[in-house]
Amino acid sequence: MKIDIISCQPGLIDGFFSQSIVKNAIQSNLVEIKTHDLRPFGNGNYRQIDDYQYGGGAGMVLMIEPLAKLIRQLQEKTTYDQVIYLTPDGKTLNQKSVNKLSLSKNLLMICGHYKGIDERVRELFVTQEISIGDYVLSGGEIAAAVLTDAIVRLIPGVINDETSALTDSFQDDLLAPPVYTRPADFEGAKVPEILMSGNEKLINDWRLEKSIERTTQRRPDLLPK
Ligand code: 6GU
Repeated sequence: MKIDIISCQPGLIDGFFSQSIVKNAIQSNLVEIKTHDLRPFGNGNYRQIDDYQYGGGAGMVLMIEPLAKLIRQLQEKTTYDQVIYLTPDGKTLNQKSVNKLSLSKNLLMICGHYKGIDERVRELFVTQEISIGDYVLSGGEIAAAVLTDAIVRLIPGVINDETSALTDSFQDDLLAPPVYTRPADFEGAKVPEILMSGNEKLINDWRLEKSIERTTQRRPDLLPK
């Protein structure tokens, strides 16, 4: 998979991907992630990439020309499954949409800034608009990093234990059950006996029961109607 990310602060994203599971995936050639600085595509000697909005109002807007120039240059080399704009007014991200995106070959992500980007960029180039939750971040970079992390960890081979991603919270519309490791007794706080029974059937039943219990208590909205 290849992920190209357009940003006016590419350092933010590069820093994130120089650590973590994503870094291992890049080093194993399971994913190629390239950030593209918008600034060199700006207008004039000052490489202007943002301007005041028509109609007045506070906040700068990313201009269409630099974005169009960079997007078109990238599209000459690569056919993208989706051109994603990270924006708080996009569709809220969930595991289902992450699963779907993880099957893509090439993705282009656009990080906005300030008041956002010229609406015509969305009309002309963007195929999907994604928000990572109902709160406002100062830029799309952290959202792009969140989205990329969620996608990359689903690529086969990225997580060592192949079944691990499948048992995540949300993967079957249930929260994950509690997990324990040694010691079996910490100052009187004990690990449930059943987990040490060696009986796989009983353990799986217990985990499912706990998953349902936890989902019912914390996220009843996830349960099937
Ligand atoms: Cl994708 N961008 C920004 N700027 N803020 C957000 C967001 C995205 N998702 C939630 N808040």
